[in-house]
Amino acid sequence: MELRDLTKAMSECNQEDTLKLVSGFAGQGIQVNAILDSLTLGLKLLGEKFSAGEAFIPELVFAGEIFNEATKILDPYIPKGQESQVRKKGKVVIATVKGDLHDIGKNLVGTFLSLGGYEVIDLGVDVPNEKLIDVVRKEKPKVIGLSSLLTTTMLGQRQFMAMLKESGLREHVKVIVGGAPVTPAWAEEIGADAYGADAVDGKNKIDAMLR
Ligand code: B1M
Repeated sequence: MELRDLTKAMSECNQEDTLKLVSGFAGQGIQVNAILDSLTLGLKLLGEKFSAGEAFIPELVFAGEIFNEATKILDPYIPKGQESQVRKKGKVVIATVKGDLHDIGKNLVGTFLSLGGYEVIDLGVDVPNEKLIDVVRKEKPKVIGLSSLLTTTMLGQRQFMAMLKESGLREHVKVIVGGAPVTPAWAEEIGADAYGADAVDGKNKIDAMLR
């Protein structure tokens, strides 16, 4: 069995094969990142089928559930820093922006941050910017991470940056943005401090910002 079989099983929403393959590869010592990349590619292919009218919303929902179950299988195999025991690296707030219900990528970012030694406050999906500002004020996180999977909801990230400035909190918190349609150019354009290409990159960028 090869990783491309996993991509195929994921793209076909084949729960049994996907979970069996994930367990098998993890047990064989295949790197967690490689397994996650194959699963993510499977979801991407399913998204393309959806765009072409060959897959439908219930399949996307089911695929999300399969992905989350697969992540649980992988949890014990993700290398953990010693600091993960004490959460000494600081507080990071993560959320998916208002109007956006996609949370698979955000959850993955949260998992890697948690295992990397951060205290993660996950506000969930469809989070209004007013709530984010409120949480920055109350919780004083070192970093806030905003995920956006729709081209329309990306605009919420820009609006958040403006609100952060207006509220006088800009200097108190670093901002990282991510999600499939988000690019480094977009992060720069809206004045965010960093862009996360994937969960590992997101954690590494946060490490670098706080160094
Ligand atoms: Co939606 N959806 N969806 N969907 N969905 C996309 C995003 C889409 C590209 C599919 C397509 O048409 N090809 C398309 C968006 C088009 C666009 O705007 N350009 C789309 C659409 C149109 C929609 C609806 C509008 C469909 C409809 O109702 N007509 C609707 C919108 C609902 C809403 O949000 N208001 C919708 C709904 C859904 C479901 C709910 C059914 C389901 C989500 C389930 C869930 O999340 N629990 C779903 C899914 C599963 C997808 C696809 C197939 C997969 C997304 C995913 O989870 N990818 C997706 C296709 C695609 O992405 N190509 C699609 C895997 C995940 C690991 O990757 O989220 O990119 P990703 O996260 C990565 C990186 O981006 C990065 O790290 C993560 C881990 O590596 N990252 C960060 C993400 N956030 C980060 C934050 C950081 C740092 C890195 O710092 C904070």
